Amino acid sequence: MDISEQLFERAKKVLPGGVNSPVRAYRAVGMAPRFITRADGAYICDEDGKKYIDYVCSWGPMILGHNHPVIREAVEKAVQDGLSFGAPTRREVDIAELMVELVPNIEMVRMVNSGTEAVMSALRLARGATGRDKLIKFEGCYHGHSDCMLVNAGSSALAGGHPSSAGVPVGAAKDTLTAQFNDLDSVKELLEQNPGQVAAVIVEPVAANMGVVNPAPGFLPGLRQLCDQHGALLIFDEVITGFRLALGGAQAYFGVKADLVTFGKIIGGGMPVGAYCGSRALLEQVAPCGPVYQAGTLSGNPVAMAAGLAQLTYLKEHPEIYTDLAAKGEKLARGLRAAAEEAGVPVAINQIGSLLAPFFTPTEVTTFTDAKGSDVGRYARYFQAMLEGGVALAPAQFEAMFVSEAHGDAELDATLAAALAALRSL
Ligand code: HOZ
Repeated sequence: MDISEQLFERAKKVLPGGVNSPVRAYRAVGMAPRFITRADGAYICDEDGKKYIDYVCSWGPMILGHNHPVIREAVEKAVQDGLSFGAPTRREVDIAELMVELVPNIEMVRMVNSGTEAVMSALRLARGATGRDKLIKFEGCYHGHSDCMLVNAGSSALAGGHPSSAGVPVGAAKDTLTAQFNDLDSVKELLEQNPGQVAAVIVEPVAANMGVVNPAPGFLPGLRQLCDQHGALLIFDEVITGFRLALGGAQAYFGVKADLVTFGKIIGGGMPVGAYCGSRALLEQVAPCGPVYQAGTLSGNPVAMAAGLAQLTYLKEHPEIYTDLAAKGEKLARGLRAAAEEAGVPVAINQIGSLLAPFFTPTEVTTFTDAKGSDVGRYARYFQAMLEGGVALAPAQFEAMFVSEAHGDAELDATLAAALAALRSL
């Protein structure tokens, strides 16, 4: 047993499944997880002294690469002044002003501690503001683990075979209606069947928890139109796409306005942060201005705010990063398609900007049904071979591959060489 395997044995005795978040247990890829000691730039290192090119990037936020000096220094400086005050600080005003400047259609921000919390709170706000109870989400989209969102969920809920969780009271889930991603008719039907009752339609503008599935042309504008017609709010869950697809996120990338936007770890530079944002009229419904209650001691934590402010400021000052990231994403997608062809393995590669996903299927993947058609056993073998070749991918088919600014040509070329070998070995 190597050191990671030994640690996993110890972990399983004191942590459920040996982990603090299910997908990390590597069950979907049939092996013991790597225990990580440190990460720098495009690389992570494990307890056994092995180094991997990392495409998990802490599930997205390390857009500049791991341990970026600008963020590390901001954190080190902030730590000198104390870890938590449970009180307002200058930094949270600075970062909120910056977000309002960079993200279209938002006038106010409420900081929380995770994407789950951001979504949970945005949904409460949508319900409070509209006086309606029902919500529409999409099958295979993942919005964190709050009760009403654990219905037909993607990501590790799907990989683990529990798209709808035990422990969610019927009452908490009964108002969550499920539509099909990239199928406007399914949304229209639900809105028409529930007139005046739907508070919000929540969507990942790029579905990135069923692998990666791009919105079909017209899908997001169509959602906007349907929401307007039916008086429902449109919520973009930008935990994955925010500050990644573009500085202004998916709203800027696709030119579609959302009423509420949720962000996660990327606005904390990897520290535990989330936020929900929208118009003044909506956000002033939140306590202490309005009747929608939501609170938290660690919300706007000074160290997390320092990290987030440093990351967002850096991104604002280096907007060329986005063109560069997209070029890297395209290079990987092209190279992976060529490798798959050379190896004679049918793979559909979905890519948008710096987000990618390989699906082991001969058909295109444009819907959740297509994504589920991928051969997950083959993905597991591909994952293992890639790890062996020094590349760490997401340990489940229904996740995204994240490219960072620290992934240079050397890393991309090494990844493609490892992919060709891995695909040939399948
Ligand atoms: N479901 C999360 C990714 N989409 C898991 C994150 C984690 O385990 O850190």
